[in-house]
Amino acid sequence: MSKTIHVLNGPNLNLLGPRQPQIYGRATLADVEKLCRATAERHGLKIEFRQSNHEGEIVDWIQQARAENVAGLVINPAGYGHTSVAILDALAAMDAPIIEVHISNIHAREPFRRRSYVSQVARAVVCGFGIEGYSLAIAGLAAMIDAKD
Ligand code: CA2
Repeated sequence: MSKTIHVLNGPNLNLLGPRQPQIYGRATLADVEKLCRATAERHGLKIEFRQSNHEGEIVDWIQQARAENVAGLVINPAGYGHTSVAILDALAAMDAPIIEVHISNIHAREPFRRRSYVSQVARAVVCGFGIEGYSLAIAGLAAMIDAKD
């Protein structure tokens, strides 16, 4: 039976596309989803892809992923990565590997973006590769899942 991963996206990522292309590129969230689905399929993984602008909803989705025993989680927490202890706590309760993704290089931007709570519980962090980072994250996650079998 194929394993399932969840890909969660935080606030404002629904705005990807025409705005701020110099930082985030021109791809839309629908393009990101297509890329994630294609990568997951290549690695024989099922995927649930979601985006929310609401912290509590993201916490609920992380708890749901845990309850469903997903094989792994990819998360771009967006702005909440820099602020949310609630998301950190929800992630910390998970056993499955967590990969953090940022489209931009958060270390080359404003100082407040350099700290990510999520990084404390992530098995790996991908940032600065544009939306390709999602594909790299899923490929790396697939290798971790295979290594566990
Ligand atoms: O680089 C990333 O992926 C970020 O997670 C994106 C977040 C930002 O707060 C993080 O520091 C880094 C912002 C997502 C919202 O992106 C927009 C895209 C287009 C227009 C407006 C916002």
